[in-house]
Amino acid sequence: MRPARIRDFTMKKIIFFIALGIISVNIHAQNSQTVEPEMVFVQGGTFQMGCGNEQRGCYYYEKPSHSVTVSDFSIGKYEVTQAQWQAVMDTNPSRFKGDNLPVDNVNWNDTQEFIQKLNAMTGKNYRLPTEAEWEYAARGGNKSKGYIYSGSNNVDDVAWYRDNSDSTHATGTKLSNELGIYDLTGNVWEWCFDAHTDYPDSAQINPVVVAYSNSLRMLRGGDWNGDAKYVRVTYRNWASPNYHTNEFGFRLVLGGHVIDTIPQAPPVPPPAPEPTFEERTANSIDYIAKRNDSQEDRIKQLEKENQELRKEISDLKEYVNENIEWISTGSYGGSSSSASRESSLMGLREQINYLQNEINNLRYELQRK
Ligand SMILES: [Ca+2]
Repeated sequence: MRPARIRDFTMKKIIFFIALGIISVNIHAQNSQTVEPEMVFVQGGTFQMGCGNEQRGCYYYEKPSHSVTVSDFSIGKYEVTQAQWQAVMDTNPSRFKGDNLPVDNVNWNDTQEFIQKLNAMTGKNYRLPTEAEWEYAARGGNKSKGYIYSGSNNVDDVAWYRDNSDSTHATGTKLSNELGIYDLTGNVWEWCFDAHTDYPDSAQINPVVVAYSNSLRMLRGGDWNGDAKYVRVTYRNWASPNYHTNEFGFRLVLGGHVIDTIPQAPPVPPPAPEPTFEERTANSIDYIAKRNDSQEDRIKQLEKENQELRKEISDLKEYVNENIEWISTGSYGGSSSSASRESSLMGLREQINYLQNEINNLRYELQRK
C-alpha cells in the first residue's frame, strides 16, 4: 500500500489533467466560434444577372443582362470582421480598428491565405463567392424584390457610403436585405473569386471565371468612400490580386458549385521528338528527289532554249547567205557606201557571235547539271 501523501499527489495530478482537458476543449470551442462566420442559406435559382430595368445609370461592363442559374449555397451574414481575421491570422492589417468592423486593407491573395488557414482550423471548405453568387445573394435570391441596392431602393436604409460615412462601420448596423444579409451594399468592397471578364450574352449555369494567379479579380458592392451609384447590386469593380486599400474587405461562402483551385499556367507542350535515322533518311531522299525533279525541269527548259537559239542562228545564216550578194553590192540598209556595208556585216557577225556565246553558256550550264 502506497503512503497517503503519494496517493493524494496522484489524485491531484489526475484532477489537474481533467481540468486542463476541459479548459482546452472550451478554448477550442470558443476559438472556432470566434473564427467561424454566421452563415445564411441561399436557395439556388435562376435570375437575370447584370444591368436590368430596375437599375439606373449602368456602365457598359454591367451589361448585357443575362440569365444565370446558381446552386444552393451559404454566404456570410456579415463581412468578415477584424475579430475573425485576428483569430485566424494573428494580425490585423485594417486601417480603421475595431473588432466588429469589417477587416479592411486586405488584397485578394490575403483572402486566399486567410481561407486556407480557416479551412485548416475548421475542416470546412470556405471560399470567396463567385460574382454570380454575390449578385444573386445581393438581389435577395428567390425572395428578391428587385431593389437597386441590396435590400432597398433607399440607399441610406442599407448602405454605409460616401454621403453618410468617413470610415467603415460595425457590420450589421444598417438594415439587412430580403435574405437577412447585411452590408452587401456599401461598408467595404467585397472580393469575389472570379477574374475579370466581360459578360457573355448567353445563359450561364454556375459561371465562374477561373484564371491564372495574377489575373485581375472582381470586387462588388461599393464602400464607405464611394458614391451611391457604386453600391448598386449590379455595379462591378476589379483590381490586381496584390492591391489592398482601406476600402477592400470580403465575405465567405460555403457549399454551392465546387470551384476548382486556381489553375496553373497551361503546360508547355513537349518538344517534338527528334526524327529517327529512318525518318531523316526518308526526308533526305524525299528532298533530293524533289531537287532532282526541279533540276530535270530546268534542263528541259535549257534544251528548249538551246533549240530555239540554234534555229535563230540557222535562220540568220540563211538570211546572210541569201542576202550576201545584195549586202556586198551596197543596197543593204539603204546605203551604198563600203563603210556602211562593212558595218552591216559586222552587226550580223556580232549577232551570230552573241548567239554562239549563248549556246556555249547553255552547254556549260547543262554540263554542270
Ligand atoms: Ca460590403
